[in-house]
Amino acid sequence: MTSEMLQVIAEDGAPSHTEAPELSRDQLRTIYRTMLATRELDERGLKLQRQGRIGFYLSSKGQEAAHIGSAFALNPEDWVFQSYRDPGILLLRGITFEEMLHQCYGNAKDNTRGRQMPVHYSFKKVNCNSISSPIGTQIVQAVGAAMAAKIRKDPIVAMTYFGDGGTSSNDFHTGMNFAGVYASPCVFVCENNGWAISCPVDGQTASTTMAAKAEAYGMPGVRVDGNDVLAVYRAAKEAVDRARAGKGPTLLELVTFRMGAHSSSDDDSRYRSEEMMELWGRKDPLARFRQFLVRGGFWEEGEDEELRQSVQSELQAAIEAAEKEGPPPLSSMFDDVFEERTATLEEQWDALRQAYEQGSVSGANVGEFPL
Ligand SMILES: Cc1ncc(C[n+]2csc(CCOP(=O)(O)OP(=O)(O)O)c2C)c(N)n1
Ligand SMILES: [Mg+2]
Repeated sequence: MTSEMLQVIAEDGAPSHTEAPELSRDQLRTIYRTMLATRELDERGLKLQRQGRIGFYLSSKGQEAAHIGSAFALNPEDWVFQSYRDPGILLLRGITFEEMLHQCYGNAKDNTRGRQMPVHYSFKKVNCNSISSPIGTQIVQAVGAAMAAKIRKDPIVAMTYFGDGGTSSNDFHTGMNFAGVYASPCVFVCENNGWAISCPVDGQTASTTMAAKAEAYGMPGVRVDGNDVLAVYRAAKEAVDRARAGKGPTLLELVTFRMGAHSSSDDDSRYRSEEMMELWGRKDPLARFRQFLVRGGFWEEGEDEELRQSVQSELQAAIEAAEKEGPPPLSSMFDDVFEERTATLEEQWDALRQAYEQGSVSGANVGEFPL
């Protein structure tokens, strides 16, 4: 096991030691556009939280290459079991800002009906499983889906995302062990961003690298420069092809950095130095890929501003649409568990409605979701 990292684009945007993967001009531009759109969404999302318009936000700033580059290696029918720090995967799969913002606002058009925390998206129509807050739970879910596909002989791969902290969870062990033994068509993507909230990597694992953990489960572990989108894509494509060919799972360690705080509830200046932030600021995956594209004649510097403006106006329209929607109806609380309400649920609904009508429950009229 080596601690060396796969790299295609050096930090200054020049070619590095590994050959670039074969991607067309259109594909390269799609990846870059998605990375930039993700960065803009994050910046706006965080501001919405600071303005008190949404309750919570969690940024993926600095990790765009890691999650978008790896998801780009999948086919649309493959399943994704993502973490909360991967919004670009949804954009890549065609989910709109508006659909995402309805979820962040928890409004009547939110497909999670205000039951999930903001940014905990769930889009079955693009094979993206619901994001769970408890760390590591998506890992076993992905292994289960991969096994189901194998039993049904569907040529489907499940890709799951988690952080460095996630490798210390019970579910990481359970999922990796099972997938190793049964050669499940699963790709494990660890985005090692150096931190689990305020806990640095060496505070939660004594392993030399995250990739080294693969060896114990009998699968390859590949360490990749996670701020180099082409290296990420290259490694992910190999792992996906391997899984689809029935050769079993792979663990990818994408070495990256969380450029923002853990979430809107965190102040990272309390545990990270300015020097550290500056050092990693110079490794920004977006700037690096842009330099590579410009050098190769795939992108022009001037195109950035044009794209940023169009993304921002799309975002603005999506925010306005999300703010126009009311909350989900109170009765929706009783939907989606049983096909028909049971007698007990019917009783509870009656009691709740009466309490609202009598004003003994605070919040306003029936229909408003009480937060
Ligand atoms: C089982 C569980 N334990 C603790 C938490 C609280 N928690 C939320 S995020 C987080 C850090 C996770 O770090 P990492 O896996 O590295 O992911 P990152 O946030 O860096 O992307 C913790 C401890 C949780 N959500 N679930
Ligand atoms: Mg982390």
